[in-house]
Amino acid sequence: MKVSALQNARYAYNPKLPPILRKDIATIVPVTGGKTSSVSDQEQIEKLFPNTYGLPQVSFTEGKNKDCHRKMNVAVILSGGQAPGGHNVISGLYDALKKANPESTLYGFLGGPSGILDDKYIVMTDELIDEYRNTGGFDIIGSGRTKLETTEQFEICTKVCRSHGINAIVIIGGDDSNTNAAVLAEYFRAKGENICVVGCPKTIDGDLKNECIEASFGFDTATKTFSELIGNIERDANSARKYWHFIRLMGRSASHITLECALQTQPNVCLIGEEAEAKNQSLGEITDYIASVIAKRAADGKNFGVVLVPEGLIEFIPSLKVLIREINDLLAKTEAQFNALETVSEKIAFVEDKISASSKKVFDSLPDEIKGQLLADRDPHGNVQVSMIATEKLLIQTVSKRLKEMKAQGTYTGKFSAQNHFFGYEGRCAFPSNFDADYCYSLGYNAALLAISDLSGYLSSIRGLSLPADKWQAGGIPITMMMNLEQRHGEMKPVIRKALVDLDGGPFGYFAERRENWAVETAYTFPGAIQYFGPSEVCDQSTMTLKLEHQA
Ligand code: FBP
Repeated sequence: MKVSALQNARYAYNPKLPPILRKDIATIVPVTGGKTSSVSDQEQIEKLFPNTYGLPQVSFTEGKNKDCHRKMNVAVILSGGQAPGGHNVISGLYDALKKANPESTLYGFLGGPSGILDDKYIVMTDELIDEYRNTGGFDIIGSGRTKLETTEQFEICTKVCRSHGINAIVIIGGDDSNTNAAVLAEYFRAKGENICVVGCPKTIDGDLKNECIEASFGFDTATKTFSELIGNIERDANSARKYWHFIRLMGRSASHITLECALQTQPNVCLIGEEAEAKNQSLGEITDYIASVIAKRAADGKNFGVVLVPEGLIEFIPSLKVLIREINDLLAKTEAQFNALETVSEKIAFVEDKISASSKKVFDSLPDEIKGQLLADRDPHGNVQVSMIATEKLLIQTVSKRLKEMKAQGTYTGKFSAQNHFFGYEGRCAFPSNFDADYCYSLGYNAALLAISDLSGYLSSIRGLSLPADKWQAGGIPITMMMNLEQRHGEMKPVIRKALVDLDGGPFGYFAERRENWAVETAYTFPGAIQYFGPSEVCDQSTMTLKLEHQA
């Protein structure tokens, strides 16, 4: 197989581990803290997880580990959207298992969680792992969005695990996949099955984090990749001085990606979904805000700029949120009837007829293209797929209309010409940054130690991430500790609480203090491409989000 020069150079990169994980495995032991409780709804969650609720937090320290050489058969699954560093989680897991006992086997189940249900797998070997070290993507075994959540599925998992003698499953996924990992861990314990389930926090969206899990992997590389592109566009905008660039960025619910990219590139406008919701902003108010910045810059002779839009914005605008919820409910109830309609206009008419009068008004105000996108296929949870809704194009239309009105009133005299962009898939499979390469390898290595120690229902945790790797600590956090009850498909379900942008937190505060200046000044910063080799201050920096959240 032909490989690029960078690929070859990255194969040779030696990821940095936290100091404790650099020691001989026989000298690493778990120490446990006190009993934990869930972030809320404690009584109900304890009832739902009688065998795995209240587990202590675990950290690894030096000691004599007599279990460490036991032979393990471990399954690994990649679940959900790709995130840079997934291959390093698997290589860290593989290396630790083989170091502990060369007879141990790592099974990679193919195509996501469905791989275990279909018993489709490969056995990991040195040759295979070496081809994927420090590379982006999930292509070593593929990923998928099947949910492991029903008793029937758990029974199949049990059978498949028994047939291979598997004694641990490592699930690499986001909040939903790790919620399901906790339910599976509980199921195995309740049934007396000796199978340990360990999770690893993955998602470029950055919304699987809390006081114990400082970051999900992939966020670092994805935001650096997008920031490089945004910086390039800013330079283009400042060179040609004729376009407003509207850039939508991935991040299904939370706006962490957009906020981090704004911190890296200092654009003229950056919208944060959580703020729009907190201020109960309408689409009209958001449009007015963008138009006012455009008018201010035009008055200064600057008919160009950059606007960042989080893809989840549409679901944070209260009136649109209600509309989307009504459409989700309607489509869930009338699936067959709706799917039998052939044209988009028939579908639009069908929906218009059945939603509330206030939502119909909002729906009618949207361009047909957006209406059609709002009716596109739902995800496995029945939610709209925000990555398919061109919010940046919607904003270009509403802003353009507003500017025409302002021109007629004499409050705007500039020229408005816009370009639209969507950055998402471009960042999900990039070569992991040194940070993600190190973090992911550590998460996988650490997951092996949790599995060897039979610590089921835990998420692999590496802490101290805003500091250099030689200050990192390793351990495990009980997944039930991160849970609360939320409404899903009309029922209250235990789920890991999603981390939204904290409007009182360091990253948002830093941005809010400076955004007025960034709006009128041209204060762009150009992070450039991710550097893998060179001075540490260029190559080994974590995100600004991590620094502002963890360094006072
Ligand atoms: P995960 O939550 O599974 O990590 O995926 C996140 C994400 O990248 C979102 O940012 C985006 O909206 C979505 O996946 C796109 O999904 P798909 O890959 O199915 O198009």
